[in-house]
Formats: sequence, structure tokens, C-alpha cells
Amino acid sequence: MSGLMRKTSIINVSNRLPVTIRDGKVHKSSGGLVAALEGIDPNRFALRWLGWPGGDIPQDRQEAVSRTLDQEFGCTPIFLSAEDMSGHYEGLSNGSIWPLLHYMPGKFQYQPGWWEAYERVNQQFADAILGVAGDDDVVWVHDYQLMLLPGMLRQARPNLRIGFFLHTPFPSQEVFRCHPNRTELVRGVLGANLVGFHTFGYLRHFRSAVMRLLGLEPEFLDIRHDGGLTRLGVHPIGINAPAFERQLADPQQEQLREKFRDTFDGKRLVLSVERLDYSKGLLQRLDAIDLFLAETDAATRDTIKFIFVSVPSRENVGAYRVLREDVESAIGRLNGKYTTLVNSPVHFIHGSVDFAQLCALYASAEVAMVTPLVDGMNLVAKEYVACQTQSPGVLVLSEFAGAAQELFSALIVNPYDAKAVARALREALWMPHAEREARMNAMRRRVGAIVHRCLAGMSDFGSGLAGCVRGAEAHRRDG
Ligand code: GDG
Repeated sequence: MSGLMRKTSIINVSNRLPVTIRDGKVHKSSGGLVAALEGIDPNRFALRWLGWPGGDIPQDRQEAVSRTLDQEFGCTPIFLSAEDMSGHYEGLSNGSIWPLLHYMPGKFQYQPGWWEAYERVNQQFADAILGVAGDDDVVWVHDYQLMLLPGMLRQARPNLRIGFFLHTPFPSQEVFRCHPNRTELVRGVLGANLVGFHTFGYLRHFRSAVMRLLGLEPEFLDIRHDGGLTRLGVHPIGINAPAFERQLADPQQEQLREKFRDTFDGKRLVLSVERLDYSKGLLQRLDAIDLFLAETDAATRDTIKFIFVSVPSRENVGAYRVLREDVESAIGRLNGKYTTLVNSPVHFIHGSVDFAQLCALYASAEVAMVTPLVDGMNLVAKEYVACQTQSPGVLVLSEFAGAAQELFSALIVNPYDAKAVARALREALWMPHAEREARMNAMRRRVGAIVHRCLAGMSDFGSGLAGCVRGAEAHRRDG
């Protein structure tokens, strides 16, 4: 690549920054988005991140915090009041939009004032971006908390290059249309030049919502509207596989795995890792494990350990507090039923483990159970595959995770069918080595390819946007 080529500046906007201020200190977080963006070529792209830094930072400290985050992390913090944060994030985003995006209208909640907080926060983000964005910059907006933002930016700066990526599914328009602000939300997204989804199914649903709610007739992937032209695209997110490979090659890994073997007394490990979220299907998975254990003889039962790493999530939202209680009592019941002098079947960690431990767990587990009821992509499935460098394990994967559209060689299950999941678990634990190897190798090739395509895809988002902008300009010229 020529050193003379001009870098594209990407302003990456997400509700949360990849750093959090806690107890006056800056903590780096390592979500899937952070990891995926680590692979972007720094010679071609300059990345600046805008978002909420967490916590309620007193006004007299905001300037100092901004300076530190800017100079040391390339981040611009957007400070939100506790009241706006609550109405926007816990209220409208996670109480009303998230359940509908995940086909769960039964979990839908709506309170007066939440919509106004959502609008105010989106506007605050728009003002902050407009203060820093140059005409040649690309603004890349992430996820359902910021659906109004592309429209607000477009109105203020008609020529700005804007991308929007949805990390969740987009449901059938029959479900999405339950939202009281459905039209404003869809119209807001159309402010972007390019709107990306994990799968073609989500794209198709969004397209139908545009037709039904706005009465527009998209031309395949292009939507012409009074704000210009929006192109829809499928850009599945990948993982930063080299980071996992580097970690697995670290000598510390063997010590960690040895430690797990000692701690769990050489038992066969079956792993679950996720945020404690009702979309992830934990209760249904526990039902399947119960069935599996009931049909397994006592001596064999004692040789298997189920490890649940469940990261606390959105604990200020009622449905999540209820879920935590339900999961804890289901695990208590299961352990009460099957614990013997030498084993209790489920080891529950309500917290997170560090990256080195996570990799060692992935590598040690004979089976990973990734059985969400619905999930945009699910990176855990891809990460588990990336870590099967020694004796290959088996992935049991929900057909309702976006990842199932790429990891065909997993044991694909319907997470609502406890019997089928229990059967798949048995098949996975006693699968012959040659079959495990063949299935895992196919998926490992795919995950490697996805990383390449995804990182290239993300890097090419800027050029993709440039193409869309040219199309939109032609559209404006043609009237
Ligand atoms: C949303 C969409 C979509 C989890 N526990 C620990 C830990 N993690 C890391 C995993 C993984 C990430 O968190 C979770 O990503 P997922 O994709 O599985 O799920 P969501 O958080 O719901 O993400 C989802 C994603 O956005 C990206 O577009 O795939 O569908 O819902 O990277 O490794 N990391 C560490 N310790 C833990 O205990 N270190």
C-alpha cells in the first residue's frame, strides 16, 4: 500500500465507549465490536470513537476526563445526565426496542418520558459529532440505541458520509410495528447512506418495514426517499482470530488448562458463556441439561461438569433482575437434584473471566452450548471455534443465532426443543474423533475466512459509503 495514500477518518459512534470511567480510573472494555475493530488497518484508517463513558461524571471533572480520553485513547466522551441515561438506555432502548428486535413483545415496556429521553440523547450525540466531523470523514453509527442519529446528522449536514450497522436481528415488520415510535425509528435509520446487517434475513425484514411504514418502494437494495438514497448491505461481523491465536500460543495457557484440570478433577467440561440476557435462552438450556442428566447413569453424570459464565447485564431493567433470580433458582434445583459426594453438575460464575481464562476455557471445553432463542450473530460461537487448535470440541448451536448461517458444521438445534438439545449434547459428548475433527476443520476455515472478509469488509465500509454517496449525489442531480 502506498504511504502517500490519504487516510480515511472514521468517527465510530456507539452508545458506550470502549473505555469506562469507574472510581475515577479509566478501564478498557473488550466487547466484540472493540475486538473486530482492532483489525482495521491503521495505515488506511484513522479511528476516533464517540460515546458515553459510563457513570455520572461531575461537571467540574468533565474537561479533565475529556482530555485524558482524547489524548490517551482517541475517544471523545459524551456526558449524559443520569435521568437521560435511564430513560434512553434502560428505558426506551432496552425496555422497548431490544425485546421487539428479539421477537419478545411479552417483555416490551414503555413509559411516558422514555421517548423524549431517547430523542434528547440522540440529539446530544448528533451535536457532538457535528462539532468534530470534517466534510471528508465517515461517521459510522452502531446499533439500536442510536436509530434517530443518522437522520439528525443528515438533516444538519446533507453531504456527510454516514453508515449505520445493526448488531441485533431486525424482526418481521409484524413484530417491529408494535413499537409506538416505529415510523420515526425506521425513518431515522434511513438518514444513513449505507445500512448494514449481519444476515440477509434481517435486511429483508427491514426492507419490508420501510415499505409498510413509510410507503416507499425499494429497488432491491436501494431505497430512494426525500432525504436521498440509502443502500442496504449484509456485513456479518467476525472475530479478531489472530488475537485468539496469540493468546493460545502463550505459555501461560498450558498452566491455566492444568489448573482447570486440577480444579475440576479431570472432568469433561461443557461450556456456556454469555451476558445474562433472556434472548440467550439460559432457562431453556438448563431444561435440556436436566433432561440429559435424567437420562444418563449416575456414574457417567459424575464425569461431566457444566460451566456457566454469565456476565451480569442491564441489572437496572426489571426483566433482567427477574431472569437472574430464575436462573439462580433453576441451577440450585438442578444441583440439588444431581449432586453426589464427588460432583455437582453446574458450576455457575455470575461474573466475567479475563481474556486468558476465557481462551483456556474455550480450549478445554469438549462441548460449547450456544443456544440463544434469538441472536443477531453470537461471537462466542466463532470464538469457541477459533480456540479448537488441539483436540477439537463440538459446537452445539441454535438455529436462531446469526452465526448458524455461517457455521453449518455445528450441531444445529432448536433451543425451544429441550429433548432435541439433550440429544445433541449426548451426540456431541460421544462423537468419534474423526467426525469432530472434520466438522471443526470446516468451521475453522470458515471463521478464518470470515475474519478476513469481515475486517476487509469493515475497512471497505468507507469505500462502500463513498459509492453510496456518489449514487445519492446523482439521485439529487436527477431530481
Ligand atoms: C451483540 C449482539 C452480536 C462474554 N463473557 C466474557 C467475555 N464475553 C465476550 C465474548 C464475546 C462478547 O462478550 C459477547 O458477544 P456476543 O456476540 O456473543 O453477544 P452480545 O453481547 O449480545 O452482542 C450479538 C454482537 O453484538 C456483535 O455484533 O453478535 O448478536 O447481541 O466477544 O467473548 N469476554 C471476557 N470475559 C467474559 O467473561 N473476556
